[in-house]
Amino acid sequence: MHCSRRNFLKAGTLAGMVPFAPKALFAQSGKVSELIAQKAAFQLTPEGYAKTEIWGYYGVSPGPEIRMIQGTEFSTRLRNELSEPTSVHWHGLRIENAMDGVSGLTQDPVATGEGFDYSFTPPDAGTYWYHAHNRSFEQVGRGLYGAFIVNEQDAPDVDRDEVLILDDWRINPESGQIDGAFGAPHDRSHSGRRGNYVTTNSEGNYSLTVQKGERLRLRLINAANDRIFTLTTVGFDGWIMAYDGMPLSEPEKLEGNLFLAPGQRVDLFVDVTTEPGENAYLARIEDNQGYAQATFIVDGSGSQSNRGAPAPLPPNPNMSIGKLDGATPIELRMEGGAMGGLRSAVLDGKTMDMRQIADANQFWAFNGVVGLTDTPLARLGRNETARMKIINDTSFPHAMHLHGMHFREVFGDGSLGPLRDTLLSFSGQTREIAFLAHNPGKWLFHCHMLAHADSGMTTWIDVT
Ligand SMILES: [Cu+2]
Repeated sequence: MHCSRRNFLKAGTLAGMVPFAPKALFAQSGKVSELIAQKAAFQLTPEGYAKTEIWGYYGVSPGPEIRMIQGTEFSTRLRNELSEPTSVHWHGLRIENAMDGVSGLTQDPVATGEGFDYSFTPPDAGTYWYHAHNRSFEQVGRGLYGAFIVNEQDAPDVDRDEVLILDDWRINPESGQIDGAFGAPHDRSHSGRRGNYVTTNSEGNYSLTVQKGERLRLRLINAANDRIFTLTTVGFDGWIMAYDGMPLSEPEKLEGNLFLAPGQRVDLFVDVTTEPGENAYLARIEDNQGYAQATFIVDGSGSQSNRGAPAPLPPNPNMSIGKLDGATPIELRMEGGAMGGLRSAVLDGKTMDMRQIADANQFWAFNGVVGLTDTPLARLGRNETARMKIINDTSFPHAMHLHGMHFREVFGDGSLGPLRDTLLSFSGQTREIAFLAHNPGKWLFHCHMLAHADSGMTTWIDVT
């Protein structure tokens, strides 16, 4: 059969591929001597097609899964073998500011051939991830990320624990290589850089073999630059156990669709209800069509007993956001982008009109200011509670990520949402979040749509 180079872009149409499973090189160990960022030829498209040059930790993407036990120390030395500076951010981990890995705010970028020592003790169990945080829109887009899993000290009652990292890649169908036009103005000013090759753990047709009756823990991580995944499950009874690493006090029955914005994670417990010989799916919904994001081939039966709803995961320490009465108010207005109506904003300390701003390949503003400056969005005292109104005055959704601390949404009736580190905000919405400023330092607050983060949607919060 003649295979055109384009065939692999039709996800789910090729059979007989050899699955690539990312290796958990460091399972259960807190010490990783080195984490090497390097270019490599990698089998991203299916076997039989040419390899793709990616940038990855140890030359693979996702990078090695780091898995450790809550309360143990982690340390590693980043070694930069890329041809440009880099750094590593440990997304969602509430660790000390000096270890947060944000080039230009918490550390200098690490030059080619140089290294940087990271060490910290993650306080929380849950599903986190690590990724490059210098020119993230390109470095993450080329593959520099991996899962960072912190196991509970008492393992929950599941038969399997699987990490599913969702991504999309923009592949040139003729060359099989990553489209190099990172930073394209049209992507930046609209919904970001969308890929044409959607993957789970870097496979276009990811599958696992399971048994009927098994209870799986699925740890979903959205590592895509800009794509919001709309997900559902088929052939499972499921519960949402945790968002962004943090356990829910009561598991939520999984019904309908689930949004997963860039940077967000969700932990599901799912019981396989599909009969042997058939498939269950994690499906993504696009334009009212379902696509297999991961296929679960049901081969035989495991436990037949119906376990019922799972007990909640054990709470993490310090999940309180303090008192809302007297909380420090902060307002963040997101502005700009295509069809946004923004006429002028401050860039590099000067008020400019939108044309001048676009000439600098910038498109977005927070409270009239484009990009990171020396002035934080807010200065907070340690253990002060802040309450932030986030107004989406743009024509696009955004995924606001706070470093170093988790927040809860404050609803209109005063009730609180789950603890999260990334808020998905849709066009026209006004939402409120509140958090306890328990962690001193300079914390980035930015849209995790990486095209937006690099074109204006980045600020920071100073906790002293
Ligand atoms: Cu955005």
